[in-house]
Amino acid sequence: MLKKWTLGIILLSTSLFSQATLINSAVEAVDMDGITVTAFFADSSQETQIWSALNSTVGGVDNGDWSLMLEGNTFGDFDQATNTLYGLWTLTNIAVNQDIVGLTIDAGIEGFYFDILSGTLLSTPGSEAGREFVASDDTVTATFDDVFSEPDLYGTLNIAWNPNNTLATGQALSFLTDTDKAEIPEPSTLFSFALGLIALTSLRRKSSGK
Ligand SMILES: [Ca+2]
Repeated sequence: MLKKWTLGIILLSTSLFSQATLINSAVEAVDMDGITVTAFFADSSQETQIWSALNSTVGGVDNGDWSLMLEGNTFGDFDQATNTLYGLWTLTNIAVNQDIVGLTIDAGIEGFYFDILSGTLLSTPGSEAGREFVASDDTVTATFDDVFSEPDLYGTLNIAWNPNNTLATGQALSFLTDTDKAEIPEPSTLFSFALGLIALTSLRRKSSGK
């Protein structure tokens, strides 16, 4: 009797835990369809574009005036052996007749979250390593809000330029950051949840039958 209760409770709590923390750390640029990217201009106007896959490996936004692009996995890295930089997010002011003074990426609306913790010790389970924001222009600052899971996962990244330094027409900013995805539970998780319910229900029937 005790064993059945214990089994049911363990299965239930295990599946509930999995549901709350099912984070996929392997996110590709082409996966992030629907996240929004908003550029803020020197005249206080702003413009939002919606992210999509641009080819088989590159995702981003590009309306001919300004673009943000990323190739491959969102977790950028530098391979010293081949001197290659991976996962560089690149914002380009192609032809806006305004300087860009800020950028906001809302990934949380599609269940993607910026993972800002470099280690894994305190990370949300499944998120693996993340990284602190680094940019080619060290006068820009990044802030993260729309917290999803403390202390590492945030839905929104805001980039702001120092007032004396903007992104003029023809200029580009490159940066590294990491996104993970919160996913709906897989069928196996739902299966263990159902098993937990069945175990508890059958126990209840037995108890009430006595
Ligand atoms: Ca991560």
